[in-house]
Amino acid sequence: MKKISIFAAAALAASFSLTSCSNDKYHFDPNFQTEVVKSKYNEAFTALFGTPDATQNWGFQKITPHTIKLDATRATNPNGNQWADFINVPEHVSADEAQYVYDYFKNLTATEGNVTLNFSDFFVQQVWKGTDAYTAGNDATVVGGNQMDYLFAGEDHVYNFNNAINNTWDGMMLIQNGSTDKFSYHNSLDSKVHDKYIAMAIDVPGHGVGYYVAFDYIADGQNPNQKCAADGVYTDWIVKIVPGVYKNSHRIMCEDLGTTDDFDFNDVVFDVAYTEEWWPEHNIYAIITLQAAGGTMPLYVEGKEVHEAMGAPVSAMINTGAGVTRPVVQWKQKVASTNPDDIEIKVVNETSEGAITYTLTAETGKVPYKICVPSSVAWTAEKQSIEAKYPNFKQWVANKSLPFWN
Ligand SMILES: [Ca+2]
Ligand SMILES: [Ca+2]
Ligand SMILES: [Ca+2]
Repeated sequence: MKKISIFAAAALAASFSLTSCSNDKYHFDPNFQTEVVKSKYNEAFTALFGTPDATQNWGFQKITPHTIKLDATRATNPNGNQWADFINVPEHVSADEAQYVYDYFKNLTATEGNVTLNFSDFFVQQVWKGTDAYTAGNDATVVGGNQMDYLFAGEDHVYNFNNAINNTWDGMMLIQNGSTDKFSYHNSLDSKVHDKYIAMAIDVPGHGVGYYVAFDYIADGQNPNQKCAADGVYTDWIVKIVPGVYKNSHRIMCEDLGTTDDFDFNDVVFDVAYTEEWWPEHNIYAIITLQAAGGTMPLYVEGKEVHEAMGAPVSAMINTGAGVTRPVVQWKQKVASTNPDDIEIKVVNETSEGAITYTLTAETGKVPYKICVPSSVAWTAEKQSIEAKYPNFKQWVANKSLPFWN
């Protein structure tokens, strides 16, 4: 406390001398300004929640990675009987969800709201096999869905999806080390691969927001019987894409120190899981999933500006109820440690004295700028104090063996 007061006094003295000096005499010291910002925050935090337990490590610790022994040439993991050992297996797509999503795409104006999906590890689930008929160049009737024989996510063949359907493992497949930057299908009529699809985030009543990829059928082979014009209706095949949540996932919730009036701990929220892979070489990976960005300062997780990564301007709050809504963004990277504390988080803060950059830390026994919780713990709404959502937060600050989320 004494140290904090000294910093606060120094901050006052600095701003006083600034007003009485000409600018050319004033030397902007980013390190000093960083201490000013942190000390103001520390003081406000301690005033609200008390002095932290000296052994409080804010939930950060080493996480045991999940071992993956996959063939390097494929991303599909067809061992459905093992998925539940390491990853949350999504619920089956129910008939009412499938019908709602079908109706949604059926009535869609094709130019509306395409979303970009950025997932590395995800499930693909069957939603709808279309029965729409097309007339080929030789006047034959072709049912598009019957000709759509393979599904691709990025460059990877998603096994067991044929004839616009999947009947194995509850109609789903797991992709690890994959990509969602493009989806396509192979058409057995013209023997070509087509990527005529639209991806949408749809809020399905009773099920919440899901990500769906819908295809329009097209055939453009050489012969008349291999030609069908697309009709612009994306109902010939629909699948659902569910980002993978590993069982060792933890959630990191952060304060950017921009203001000290809310302590909503949602200025960035991301999940981290770890895998240990042995093929083609031994590496440890972090799978990072950006969930929300409830701050308006440039904020970098492992060098990626989070607003930009989620497809919004820095001025926009994302997925905290106050600004815009975006799909989660997931990537995988090599790491040396499996403690989420080592995932680097940097903030650029434009103070009235000038821009400063600092790292968000959570030192044991000190006021935290980030906390680590189970990935099932929901983040706050914008400007909602973490104590308003979790009344036991203060109790956890004083005693790490009393988690606020229980
Ligand atoms: Ca169609
Ligand atoms: Ca905040
Ligand atoms: Ca916030």
